[in-house]
Amino acid sequence: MSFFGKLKDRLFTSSSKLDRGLEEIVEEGAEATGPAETAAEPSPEPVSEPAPEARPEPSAPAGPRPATPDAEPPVAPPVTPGMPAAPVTPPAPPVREQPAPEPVPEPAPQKPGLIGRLFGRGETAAPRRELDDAMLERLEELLIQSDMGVETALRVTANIAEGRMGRKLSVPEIKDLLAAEIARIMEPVAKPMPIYAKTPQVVLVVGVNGSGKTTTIGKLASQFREAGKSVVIAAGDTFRAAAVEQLQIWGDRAGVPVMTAPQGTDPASLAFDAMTKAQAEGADLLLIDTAGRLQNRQDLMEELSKIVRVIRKKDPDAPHNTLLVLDATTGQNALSQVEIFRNIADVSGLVMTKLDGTARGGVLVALADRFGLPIHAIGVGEQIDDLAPFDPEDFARALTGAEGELA
Ligand SMILES: Nc1nc2c(ncn2[C@@H]2O[C@H](COP(=O)(O)OP(=O)(O)OP(=O)(O)O)[C@@H](O)[C@H]2O)c(=O)[nH]1
Ligand SMILES: [Mg+2]
Repeated sequence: MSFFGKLKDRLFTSSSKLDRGLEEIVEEGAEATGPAETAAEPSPEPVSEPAPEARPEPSAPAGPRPATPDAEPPVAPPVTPGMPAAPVTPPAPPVREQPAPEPVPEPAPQKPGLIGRLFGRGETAAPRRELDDAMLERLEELLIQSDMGVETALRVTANIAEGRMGRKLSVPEIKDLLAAEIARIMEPVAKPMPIYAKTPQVVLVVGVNGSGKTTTIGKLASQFREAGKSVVIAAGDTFRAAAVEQLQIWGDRAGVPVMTAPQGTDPASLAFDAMTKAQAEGADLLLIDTAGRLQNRQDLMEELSKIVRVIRKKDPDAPHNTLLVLDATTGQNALSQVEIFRNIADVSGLVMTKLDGTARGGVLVALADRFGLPIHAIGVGEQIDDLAPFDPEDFARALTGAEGELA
């Protein structure tokens, strides 16, 4: 499978949530077009009721999910993430399930409509909704719920609206527009980690507890190895004994030596030794893991700055990269982690992990929009090859489920 195909699968949770939301939004206000939709007319009314809630405060952030509770009920039954049993027509709501009554083999009067429906549906009569303020508001809400953040969601919808108010849009068209906007925001930050001629290049990896630092180091080490680089890893998280073992396992998988020290050793002295070894061996890269969990921020700051101070004795330009690893499942929290770590360390680039299986993938768009820090790679699984370079178009398509050309 091409990597893009894989990315699409991995980002399924985010894209399917967006997908469902978009379908709802369009259906709510869909125009009656063609014979089939005439029959479905009654349903838009009960469903399109909820809007008033959202109207009074158009620009207010109003929390992540204002109008949805109202919009949800009518659609709730089919939402069942599981699969088979549900469609066995629940009793009351299926006003929309027009196809069901049809099979009754009544011949004459129904026939034209039925045939028109059978042949006309699907290709030609994709529901469309006229782009107006109410629809834009619903789009904003949907994007905010995908963790894109209020500011970014507003910007994206405003750009989509420009020159398109009053136009009738289908779900696939909206996805393409969204993907194009997202790709545009992400383009400037999509930069692989730079590789410098001077060696060893020191890469300090920081991030909160559990964000995926150690795993990312393992994946990076493996990829650099495969690219022909010689790599040394320093197990700078001496806070937890298990952390060293974990890194050793990754080092073995990647075929890369791991410098360790007993639990409780000063990570700075380990970093210094690792730097000495990397220089002596002529290694291309030294990847330094760090602890994410310390008693408090002050401790963390001191520990990181001591590591930096010590390796600078060996090379005044080190570390050449400081990668901040962020966990996508923390959603908006990732934004405050960037703020904090930018104050503690000289963050030069980001890696976003756990984009697989979260519906919060939109946070990466918010990060790009807010900070403009380079995004070097994304983690889409726990295996050694589940670290992908960040490609803005692929990401935008995978996040939105867009399949057409991006404008
Ligand atoms: N699904 C998924 N899981 C990931 C990904 N990256 C890391 N993980 C998992 O997240 C958990 C934490 O990863 P670690 O690499 O140990 O995180 P850490 O930042 O080193 O954590 P501390 O050492 O405790 O600070 C592990 O179970 C990893 O397998 C990813 O991209 N996708
Ligand atoms: Mg770790």
